[in-house]
Amino acid sequence: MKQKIHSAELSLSCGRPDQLPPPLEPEVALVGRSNVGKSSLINSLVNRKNLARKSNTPGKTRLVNFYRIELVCGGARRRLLLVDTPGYGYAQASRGERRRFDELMNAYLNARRSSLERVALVCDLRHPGKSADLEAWEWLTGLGYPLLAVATKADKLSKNARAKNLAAWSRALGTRPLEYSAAEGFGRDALWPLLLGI
Ligand SMILES: Nc1nc2c(ncn2[C@@H]2O[C@H](COP(=O)(O)OP(=O)(O)O)[C@@H](O)[C@H]2O)c(=O)[nH]1
Ligand SMILES: [Mg+2]
Repeated sequence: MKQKIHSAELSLSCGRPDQLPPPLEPEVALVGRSNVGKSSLINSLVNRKNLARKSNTPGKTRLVNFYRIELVCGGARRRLLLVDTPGYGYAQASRGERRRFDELMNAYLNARRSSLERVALVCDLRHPGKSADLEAWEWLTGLGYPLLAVATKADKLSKNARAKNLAAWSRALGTRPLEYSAAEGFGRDALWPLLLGI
């Protein structure tokens, strides 16, 4: 479904649970390993190079970032907070950093947040069934939010490998991830309606 982005801005960055905003506007959260491509996915979705910070250094994003997006999709005007969360599974993180990450993610995701309409697990199409991702999927399933999976970096694989890995991801998760490439914008028109629930 074609979409036209009217505005996209960083609305709020939270480093601590007490900084989280009240649950007043519809939100979709992106969850995934460090460096999997969450920030790039946000930039690609809104067609901007540098809205969300991209990083070649895994684990740099320690904040829950709320991006307010206004767009027209499916013929109607819509608004959404797209929420970039800190990546899990960063081996070099210190124990203190991990505890802070757990506290922040638990405060945000564990509270049956009324404004959180769905959660997207972002995974790497090249690495089907990675255990850290399966653990995250299981955890998210237990939280009760509607879930979807996005398998990104598709451009890094051949056509055959893409199909094979997508099938492997589908088996591992029990649902078919949406194939995406932030580098090419591939998957954008399919993902927007899923994020908006239309
Ligand atoms: N080729 C390619 N590279 C990507 C894609 N998505 C992200 N990357 C690269 O992967 C690295 C990590 O991306 P980033 O968005 O910062 O990951 P995050 O830690 O999950 O936010 C960066 O070097 C990105 O340029 C993609 O779809 N294709
Ligand atoms: Mg990031």
